[in-house]
Amino acid sequence: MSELASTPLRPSAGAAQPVRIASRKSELALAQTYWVMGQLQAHHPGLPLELHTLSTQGDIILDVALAKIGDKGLFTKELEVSLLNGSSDLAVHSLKDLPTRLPEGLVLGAITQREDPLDALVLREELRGYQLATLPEGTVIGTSSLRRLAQLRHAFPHLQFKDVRGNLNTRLAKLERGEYDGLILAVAGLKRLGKTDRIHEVLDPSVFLYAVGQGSLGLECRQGDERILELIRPLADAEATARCLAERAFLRALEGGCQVPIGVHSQVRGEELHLTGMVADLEGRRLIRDTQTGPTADPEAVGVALAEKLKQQGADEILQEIFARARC
Ligand code: DPM
Repeated sequence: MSELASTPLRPSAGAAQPVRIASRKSELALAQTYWVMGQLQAHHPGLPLELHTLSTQGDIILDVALAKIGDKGLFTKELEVSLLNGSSDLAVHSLKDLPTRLPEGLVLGAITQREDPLDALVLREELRGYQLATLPEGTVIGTSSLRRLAQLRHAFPHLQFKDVRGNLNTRLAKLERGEYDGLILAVAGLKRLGKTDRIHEVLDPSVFLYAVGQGSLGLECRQGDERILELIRPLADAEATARCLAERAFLRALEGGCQVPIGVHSQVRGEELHLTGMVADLEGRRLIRDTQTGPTADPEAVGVALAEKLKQQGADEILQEIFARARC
């Protein structure tokens, strides 16, 4: 785990109130939160920090497919409740788990520098040397992401797919036990847990799009809490913020709240922001994808414009079908 974690927190210099930080308890969530705490300590020496770990619905319900539980804050709601009822001041989330509409009274105070946002293929040891395209017919890949599933079905129809739940270590253990031949996991999570040696193939973003916000952390706090907003400001990363705001605006403009197969790929080239997005049906038969370029200074407009473009090409129809089936 992060060496920052073992840094003893310095006692308060004056009468500063501790910043109470809410986090999930998984090894990955804690690695992320310790990183944030280390950054806060580096920017504000002596600032007292208090860690509050909480379980979310997503940590408790482990036997139901993600898409069936719905995604309205599955991994974030309990942390948000603690902000709203005043028992914590700052919540640290994987940005991709944070819904694009926040509860009244809460804001995304900062988006941190982005870890690699791409997805990776992790295989059973015996399959070393294979890639998605060359895996034998019927190889079983575990994922509970509709986005990953639709893109895999579209590009690699020779593979089979099976739902997998649980945190990263649980998933890797299921792979060891032979319940799956392979898994698709975020490079960011594997990096943060020091498991990049498990990666067999990093999926090319020109073919396989990642999730909105993947690899960034979202720091959420109460609206108007100027002290916290000021303290977390140095943790905000300008490029990651522009990219993630564009991606989130794209997703917000497209979806009605359900989990849908939507992916993105973004790049900042100076003053220009390039955003590619895709919407697919669950079977991966129809996959609509396009790119929009616009000013980095107005990232949300780029996201909204791209959503409009995809809607004109039939994305709306696909989403309506998915919403109707999920009844949400
Ligand atoms: C969300 C999805 C998944 C997580 C859906 C998606 C993956 C679920 C699965 C919204 N949250 O990506 O299309 O594959 O069965 C999650 C992970 C991380 C944050 C794990 C992972 C780490 C990466 C990051 C689960 N949330 O995707 O491998 O911090 O961005």
